[in-house]
Amino acid sequence: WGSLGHITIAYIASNLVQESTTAYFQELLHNDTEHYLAGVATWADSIRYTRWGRFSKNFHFIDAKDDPPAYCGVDFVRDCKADGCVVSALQNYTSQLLDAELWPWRRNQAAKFVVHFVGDIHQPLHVENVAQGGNGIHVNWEGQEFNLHHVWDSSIAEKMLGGNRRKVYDNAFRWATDLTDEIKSGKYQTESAAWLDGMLLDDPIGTSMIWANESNAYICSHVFPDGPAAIAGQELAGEYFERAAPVIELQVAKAGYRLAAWLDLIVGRMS
Ligand code: DCM
Ligand code: DCM
Ligand code: DCM
Ligand code: ZN
Ligand code: ZN
Repeated sequence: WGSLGHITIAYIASNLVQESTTAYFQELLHNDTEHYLAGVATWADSIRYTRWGRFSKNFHFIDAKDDPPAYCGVDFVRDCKADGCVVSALQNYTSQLLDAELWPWRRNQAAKFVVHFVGDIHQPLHVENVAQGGNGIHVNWEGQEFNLHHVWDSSIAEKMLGGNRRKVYDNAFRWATDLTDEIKSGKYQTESAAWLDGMLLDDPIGTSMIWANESNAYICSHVFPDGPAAIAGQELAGEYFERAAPVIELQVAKAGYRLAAWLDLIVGRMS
């Protein structure tokens, strides 16, 4: 996701966590405001192109070697690179958060990575190998050329929300408030409890593979419904946008809800 998606997911999580979780992460992240998660949500993207942060560049995605639209699916052993992927990164940084003996700066960094990667695994194109998660596919968006990955990371959500694109934190806060209401008492109220099915703190790989497979299924149904070749050069801000927008809304809501529950489990274990 772009900044808007990551910050929205963080605000949803901070709306839903238990009080003890707020206190715990406010202390770990040295931020006692309501922005303690939102303020670190894009940190992992800010370091991935730096020399010291390069070790983390593959942690943002897993390249599912499937064959959309005929077959979708992720396989941890087949698809996670030797130097890591979003699934192994979630396991690694969750275990660092659970290790009270680690240096505080390591656990601080682990918190920032977990907040970010729970977001990324819910972006369907972060769970797909074709054209490096769609980065190599040129499409049109309101008449301008973009790559498909960027359209799913940012353009669709920005069009949905409207408003001034420069006010990312304001827009994210507003979107998070709406989605939190939909989760608590609106269109997601009934289904949201099932979003935690299969979630086990002792099996971070199994848990995040459930999230990854769910995300990747949208590659066949909504990202490449007619296959990757058919989408190149198409204008996506019309009917394609109308079909994709509800998927993005749902994936952002789920990511925030699951992040809250995951952080609650971590704090529950530590206390
Ligand atoms: N690490 C870090 N900052 C660095 C280098 C590494 O936070 N500049 C973290 C990432 C891994 C852990 O330390 O979780 C071990 O990394 P490595 O094996 O690459 O040293
Ligand atoms: N920190 C970190 N990685 C960095 C810089 C800082 O993990 N590259 C940690 C150290 C502190 C926390 O973030 O625990 C706050 O750092 P600062 O006081 O620099 O904001
Ligand atoms: N990305 C991805 N899958 C890949 C490669 C990259 O999902 N196989 C993501 C990470 C960034 C974006 O695409 O969000 C751009 O990555 P890069 O700048 O590394 O091309
Ligand atoms: Zn992306
Ligand atoms: Zn990322």
